[in-house]
Amino acid sequence: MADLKSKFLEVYSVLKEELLQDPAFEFADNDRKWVEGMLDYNVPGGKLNRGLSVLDSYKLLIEGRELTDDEVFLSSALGWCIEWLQAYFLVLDDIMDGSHTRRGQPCWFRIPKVGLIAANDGVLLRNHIHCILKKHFRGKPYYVDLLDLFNEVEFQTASGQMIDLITTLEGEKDLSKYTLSLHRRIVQYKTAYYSFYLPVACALLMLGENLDNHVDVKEILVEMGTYFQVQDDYLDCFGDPKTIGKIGTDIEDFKCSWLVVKALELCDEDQKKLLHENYGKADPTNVAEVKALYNNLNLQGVFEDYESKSHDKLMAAIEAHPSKSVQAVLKSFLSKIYKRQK
Ligand code: DMA
Ligand code: MG
Ligand code: MG
Ligand code: MG
Repeated sequence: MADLKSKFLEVYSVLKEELLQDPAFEFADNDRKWVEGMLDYNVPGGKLNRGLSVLDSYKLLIEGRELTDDEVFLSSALGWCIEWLQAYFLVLDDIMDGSHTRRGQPCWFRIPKVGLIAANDGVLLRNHIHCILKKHFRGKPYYVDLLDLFNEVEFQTASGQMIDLITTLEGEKDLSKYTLSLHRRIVQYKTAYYSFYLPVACALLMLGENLDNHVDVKEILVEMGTYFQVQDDYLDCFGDPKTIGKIGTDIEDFKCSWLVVKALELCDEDQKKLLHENYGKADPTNVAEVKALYNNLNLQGVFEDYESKSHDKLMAAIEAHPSKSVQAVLKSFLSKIYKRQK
């Protein structure tokens, strides 16, 4: 696997070079420098779980034999398309969430010379995906399905981001609408499809599979993605910024986080009043009040309980799947995220 990871990393340089030489645009040296700097800053610095999962899933699905160089390259290229998609969404997400750091460095738009040029860089990152797909997959029988897949998942993610954002609108700040079912709807769309379903769907398409025959796999992956975003919500408040590489903003941003939903479920009338008075305010004193309440309600313990129950439920669903190789793909994915600290 270490070897596959280094091969995966090599593919990044190849794809970047191709994009910098794309004849569709007459690059001047300065433009090329900007794009290269922007890519290096935003694309490869994460955990790479999503990207590596395409390669990992493909290998598990073909069972046994070694991958050819061509298969390694193509599954890595699709993995990188997902990392590009992620970079595109994160660059814009950080602007909209007013975040400060990402992956242990300032968010791209916080770099003084970048500012809102980051919005167009996000659009460029999005366009790069289609340049990569065209260059390497245009001749494949599954090309149209691949385009449909990326388009559909992008639409789902942007729609999830929309509902994540419009629930926080000023003047409509109303905690009573924050329920587990609203939370589930938000995280399923904004996170689960692109982070969990997309990598496995890419591997299935490369194998010539029809995605309509794999709705059972999709359901399990969407469940796993929901669990993953609950972890993200938890880490936003309780994670170590040095480890997760970002400073949480969910309380300040009045987000429909899993933590606030649980707090609302568990609190008494006085605590509810305190939450209403302090949630969604930028002042550190208000934020500290909310965090103190989360501690009083033992949300860490509530989360640990949720984490182990979700794990058991997911395992049971995975083990009920008829295909051993699909089980291996799903277990591999789950083991990468169970009890993650970042
Ligand atoms: C992010 O949700 C979802 C997408 C599609 C980027 P988030 O704002 O909770 O993510 P983060 O905590 O990484 O900013
Ligand atoms: Mg965010
Ligand atoms: Mg967000
Ligand atoms: Mg978050």
